[in-house]
Amino acid sequence: GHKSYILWFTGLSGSGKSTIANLVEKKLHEMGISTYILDGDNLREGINQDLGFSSEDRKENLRRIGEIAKLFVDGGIVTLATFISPYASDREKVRKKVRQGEFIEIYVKCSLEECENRDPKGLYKKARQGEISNFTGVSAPYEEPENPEIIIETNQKSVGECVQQIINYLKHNGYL
Ligand code: GGZ
Repeated sequence: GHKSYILWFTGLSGSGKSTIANLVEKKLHEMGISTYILDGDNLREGINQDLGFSSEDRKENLRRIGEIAKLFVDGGIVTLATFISPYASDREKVRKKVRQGEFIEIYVKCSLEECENRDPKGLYKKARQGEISNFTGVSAPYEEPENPEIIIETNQKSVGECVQQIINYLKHNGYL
């Protein structure tokens, strides 16, 4: 099996990346596994506070996150990363940074319509009103993963089912 690896959650704002990642982390903790979650709160607020949401800045955001995730994996920690990561090329660069099998791409799939209905922080509304520019799904692109290891459909399944789907993948593929 693999000692440690990156669970890379990609998807629109409001798709459920953080919610699912936090519950997966809880399950891993119950199994005695050391983890760390990289997200906007601990990255964009800190080391990446100089970056915005242009395609160039997102690329640099994800490059740095990839480097950090690699360090965690080298340290034996299962690393969960929750970023929109809208460009396939940026995600593929992270994949290539680590060893085969150490990058597990999880597409948190949810329709734009549903994300916009949820709009937990009111950001879609602001984006529609032009108060936020380059907003993913509204005024900036999201490139769907073509060949992710896991696709979870948060529109169609309960949170618990989505979490279980990830745990099952890890069990069946020698990660647990
Ligand atoms: C997308 C934005 C934007 C723009 C602010 N576009 O729902 P949230 O609030 O908590 O998650 C979004 C987060 C996206 O940051 P990431 O580092 O994940 O993006 S990327 O991977 O593309 O670099 C959202 C908020 O930041 N946010 N402005 N214009 N999301």
